Amino acid sequence: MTESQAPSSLSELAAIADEAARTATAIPQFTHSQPLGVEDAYAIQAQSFARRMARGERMVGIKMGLTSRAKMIQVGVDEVIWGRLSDAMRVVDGAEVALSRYVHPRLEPEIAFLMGAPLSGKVSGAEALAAVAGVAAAGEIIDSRFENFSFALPDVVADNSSSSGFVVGKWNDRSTSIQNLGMVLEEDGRPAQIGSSAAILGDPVRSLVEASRMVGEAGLVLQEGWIVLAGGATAAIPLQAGSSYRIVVEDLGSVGFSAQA
Ligand code: 0L1
Ligand code: MG
Repeated sequence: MTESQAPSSLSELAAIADEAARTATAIPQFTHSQPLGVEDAYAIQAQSFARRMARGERMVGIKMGLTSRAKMIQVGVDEVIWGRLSDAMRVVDGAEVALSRYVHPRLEPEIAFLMGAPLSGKVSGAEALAAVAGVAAAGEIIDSRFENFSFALPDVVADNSSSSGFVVGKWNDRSTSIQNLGMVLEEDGRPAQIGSSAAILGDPVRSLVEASRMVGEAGLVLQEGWIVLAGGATAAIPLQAGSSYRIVVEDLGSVGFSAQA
């Protein structure tokens, strides 16, 4: 921030983040021009998402982020974060995805929970699982709106934790054990990343416990019918136009899409 520049207000930063996502335009990191705390960053995220809802989008769940060591190392941040999912971000299994919708999209393999009952606040793993209706193989398209995919923790939180798209496979019974399932992210039929669901906080259910705690702190409730993305099990890979992608999860099935320019 230069001496003559006043810091932008949270609502101004929310408008900038929203516009960058809407128009798929890279912007400079907020923290390069002004100090920003994580609490303020979540307020920016909420206000930015409210602008999407004012345009007619509907909140359908949340994503947990940075829930694996691979992800934390990849982006140089070491705290679990969360972001909001809207119906417009959903990609149908087998669809063609236009990369022009994004700045520099990446894909990571995930496990999704379908909520069967409301959940919020501090809960045990058993209480969290009791609120789940189903589990599925999933993929998250992350797309930082910041130049060079480069950010500090408050930047990425303000930018809806890079949330921009998600694809979910068929729902499996909630009793399916998901603690240590093999997960493969395929690009054009070849393995690009291989991991285990255990990479997600040791057990994806722990991510749901964190999700409940974090949304509770924000005064929200995970609603029945919402989707919770537990977080990437491996590092994310860049999407390339003309390639196809599939996430295969042991015992849960597979899901994917192809990428177009
Ligand atoms: O784990 C994630 O979903 C990543 C969220 C933010 C960091 C990134 O954009 O890679
Ligand atoms: Mg993710």
